[in-house]
Amino acid sequence: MIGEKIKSAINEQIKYELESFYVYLSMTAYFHQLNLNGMAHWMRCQAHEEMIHAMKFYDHILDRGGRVTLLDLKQIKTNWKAPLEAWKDAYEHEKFITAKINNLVKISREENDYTSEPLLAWFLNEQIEEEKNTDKVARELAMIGDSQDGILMLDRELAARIFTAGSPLDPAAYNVAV
Ligand code: OFO
Repeated sequence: MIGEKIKSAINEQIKYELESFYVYLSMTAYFHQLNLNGMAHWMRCQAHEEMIHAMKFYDHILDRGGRVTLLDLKQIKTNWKAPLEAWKDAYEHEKFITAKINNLVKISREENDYTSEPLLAWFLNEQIEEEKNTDKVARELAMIGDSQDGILMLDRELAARIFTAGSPLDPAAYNVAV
């Protein structure tokens, strides 16, 4: 049975993961509007991945006999000055999520909740990837500057992201590398 304190912290993390879904979906819409369809594709894959993150936490509470309670999501940003600003925001958002995961690790240790450790270790590793990927694109865009050719080349590169996981509501989807 999951302890009350770690359960409510993980429950809150579900909200952050769903907000991440919402952030990336909002960026998807922004890039579609700019006709940067490779970036839109990348963001849409990322939104899908965030929904899977939310469901991993959801199932963890459920599997340990807890009750999930969904919390309000905040209004997120819907427009950016330029692609670079959106990617910088994505990187900042991932750093925010990393801090939240670190806090979950802290609480689980304080509560001697060793059962959460494998799941939280997975998320710690995942955050290394998430920060690295968003920071890489932000840095590349900063180097490209106002070059339309450079932005289009990067857009084509990002169109190649392959995401094969099934429905985030299907636990079998979690077994696919994302
Ligand atoms: Fe972007 O990793 Fe979950 O939130």
